[in-house]
Amino acid sequence: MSSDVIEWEKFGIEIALEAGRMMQEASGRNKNIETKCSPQDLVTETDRGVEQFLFGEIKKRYPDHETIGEESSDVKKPWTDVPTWIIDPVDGTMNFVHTFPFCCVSIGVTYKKEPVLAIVYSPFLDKLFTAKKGQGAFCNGKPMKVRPCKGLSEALVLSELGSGREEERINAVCQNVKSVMWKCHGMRGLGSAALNICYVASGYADVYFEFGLHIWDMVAASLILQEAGGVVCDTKNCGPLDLMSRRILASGTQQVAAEVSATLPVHLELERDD
Ligand code: LIP
Repeated sequence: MSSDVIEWEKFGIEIALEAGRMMQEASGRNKNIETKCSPQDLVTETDRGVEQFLFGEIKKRYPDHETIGEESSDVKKPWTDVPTWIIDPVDGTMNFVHTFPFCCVSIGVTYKKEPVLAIVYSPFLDKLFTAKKGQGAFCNGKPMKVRPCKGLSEALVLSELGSGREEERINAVCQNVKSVMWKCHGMRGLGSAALNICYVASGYADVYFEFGLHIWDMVAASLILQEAGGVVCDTKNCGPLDLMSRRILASGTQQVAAEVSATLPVHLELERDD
């Protein structure tokens, strides 16, 4: 398996770089924007075009592999044991629309439902994050390592308002942010789940939590964080991360994860992805 993963990584980086070129090329022109679940949940022709391109290349190279992607998620595909390429063609679409540079293509490959390969590429930040299971995490080829933050009182915390605008979600976001903001050094949100997690993995921030994500937002970056020495878990009691559960707590250290988990007053149960 490991020699296969090395070959998948080489190919995955090639197609991620091409996806980045497509994003850059589209950046200065009309992006043909449509709304999805809310006016804060957008899709552009680049999201669709990049996903189509990636799926096409993967199917050509590995016809027996499966694909799951954000822009084709209306066709529910089962997540199985075969090698599966799980893609968010543009994570941080709202940023992309506004030319705010924090957006990326996220590619995760699972085998037997375990993440084995991760590629997150941000063309505007010029950062290529990669990881293979058990082999460490790298940013532009340099090893990544989390910051050994001792406690929440010293932590820079990342979170998001998210794109859902239902009353229950807004209340949960506000209550959770309010509970954490008094206890930490500061709070930020980059507008891309994958980049939030990769920034924790880089040691620029210490912890990230969000409710309402999907598997394509978190699968690749969660492997990158683990390989950089961090932890990914459920927001509830730091239980094992369930990639279908729509929520994540990603931290540089177990200590900070435990403090955030205990601090959050609301743990939203949203409709699962499976
Ligand atoms: C986005 C996430 C972001 C989250 C949004 C949305 P998209 O992904 O990365 O962190 O707050 O709700 O899911 O839609 O840009 O791929």
